[in-house]
Order: sequence, then C-alpha cells, then structure tokens
Amino acid sequence: MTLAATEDLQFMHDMQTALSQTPKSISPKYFYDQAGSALFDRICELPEYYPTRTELTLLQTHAGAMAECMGAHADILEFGAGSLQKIRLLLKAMQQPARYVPMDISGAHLEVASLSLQAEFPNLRVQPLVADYTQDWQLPTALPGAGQRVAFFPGSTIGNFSPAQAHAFFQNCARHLPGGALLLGVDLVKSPDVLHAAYNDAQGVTAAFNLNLLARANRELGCDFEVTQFAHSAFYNAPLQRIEMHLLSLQAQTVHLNGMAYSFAQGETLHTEYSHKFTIAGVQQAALAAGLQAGAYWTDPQHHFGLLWLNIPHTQEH
Ligand code: AVI
Repeated sequence: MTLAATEDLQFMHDMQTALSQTPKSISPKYFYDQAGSALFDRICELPEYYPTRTELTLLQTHAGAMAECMGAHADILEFGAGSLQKIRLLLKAMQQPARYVPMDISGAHLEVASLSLQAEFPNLRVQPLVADYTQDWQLPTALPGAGQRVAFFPGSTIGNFSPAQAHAFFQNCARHLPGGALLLGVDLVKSPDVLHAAYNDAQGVTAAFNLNLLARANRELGCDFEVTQFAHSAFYNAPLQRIEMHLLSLQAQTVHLNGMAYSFAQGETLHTEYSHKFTIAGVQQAALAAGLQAGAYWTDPQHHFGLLWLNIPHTQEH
C-alpha cells in the first residue's frame, strides 16, 4: 500500500476514534491537506503570528555561529521540510555541506521543493525522504567522508507533540544520530496576550485553518459536519504552558461517519491541537532525559523564540 493510501485509512480510523471518545480529540497532523497547508503559509505571514519571522531573523543573524557548530561537510537532515526556506539560510553559511536530506510526509511537495533547492545549490547532494517523522524513521546510510550528522527541526513543531511524543522524538534522534546533533526551534513562554493574539488573528486565518479540518473530513471521509455550526476556539493554558485549539459545537448536533452517528452537545469541543511553549532550561532538561546534551542557544531580544543546539553522544543508555 502507498504511504498516501495508508494515510487515508489512518485518517478514517483516527476520526472515528476522535468522535467516539470523551473528550473528543484528533491529531493536528490532519490540518495539513492542500487547503490547510496553504492556510498555514498565510498564518506564517500574519502580523500577530511572530514565530516564523522571529525564527527566520534568528537564522539570518546567527547562521555563521550555527554553521560553526556543524563543522565542515556536515550531513543535514530536516524534519517536516516544507518549502525549504529556512535551510537555505543555513546552507549559505555552511562549509561545503555533504548532503541535505529533507524529510516530509508530502512526497509531491517535497519533490518540487527539492528540485528548486538542487538548482540553487548544484554542488549539494539533495536526497529527499518521504517519511512520517512523528513515527519512527529510517535514515539513508551514512555518506563516506561526510562530517557531523545534524538534524534540523525548526518552527516549534515539537510544541505540537505531547510531552511523551517529544520524549520519543528525542529518543529517536539519540538512536539514529549517535555522535551528531539536533538544531531545534522552539516557541518560548511569554505574555498570554501575545500568545492569544497569535492564535486568534484579526483576519480569521487561524480560525479558517482550524475549521478546514472539518471541511477536509467532509471531502475525504464523507462526513457531514455543518462547518458553520462550529467555532474556532484557542486559548492559553498557563499552568500547562500551551495554547489549546478546539472546534466548539455551537448547538447540539449529530455528525455521521461511515454509517455511524456521533453527537455533540452544545458547547462540546473537538480538540485539534496543543502548541506547547517552552523555556530554554525546560527544553534542555527534556532533551537530557533522552540523553541529548545542551550546547549553545540563540534567542531574539524579546525572548519570543529560541534555537537550541543539542549534542547527541556517541553511545547513550536511554
Ligand atoms: C506548526 N505549528 C508549530 C504551528 C503552531 O503554532 O503550533 C501550527 C499552528 N496552529 C495554529 N497556528 C499555527
């Protein structure tokens, strides 16, 4: 079975599970169909959504220092590579990178982005890898003569993982990249007002992004969600340091999927996303629990976003 067909079955299965349980909850990975990915690109441009531009500025400002940590001939892997905008900034600063392996679930998108990067960096070996990094993954074999293996995971996508998933991710890095390093982007804990605005933008793009999940279920699974009868809800849960996104049912209603009926009470929600916010020390501690050791880190003057260098020991016992 192709990866796409497996994904379709998985969406059906996960939506059935989501609607059957109390409270109702589904993985944020289902935001990203074509429409959802386009909406996410728009979110990244919003005045209220500071993470993308803050991280880009950090990369622009400190690419030299990051490239120094990487050393010559580094073998780079990127998780969830998307448009490959961020890696360009690093590649330009690096000393003769040996290879770049962008890993993404969307093969078609990855192919196009990889070809355009290859044209821009003709001496770089670009080797796209279609894989789901939220599960375990297999890496291409090490390149003879290459330098350090470095994984790049920008965008604070790790914030969308549960703490248990984040731990499993760090463990996978430790297992697959011994002697290498992880360069990780994280959104930092800050004023709840700034966070609230970032997930409740004035133009309603984040609301459209959240609601698209229901429209996608209608398109792909034959569900009959009455999209206008759900509202976007996003709030900061300060004790747990995370934004929570939900789809809130505006009335008592019933939704059908695969011959089954699922009811929503008025005010009941389908939880769609956690977006955890971190402290530098908190990330370093979480990484250390999987054996990754803290190195340099970079933040903006307002401490809105952080990029951390984490060293992976040659052998570790976790
Ligand atoms: C992809 N991820 C890091 C984004 C975030 O901020 O958690 C997804 C997002 N959700 C709403 N706005 C953006």
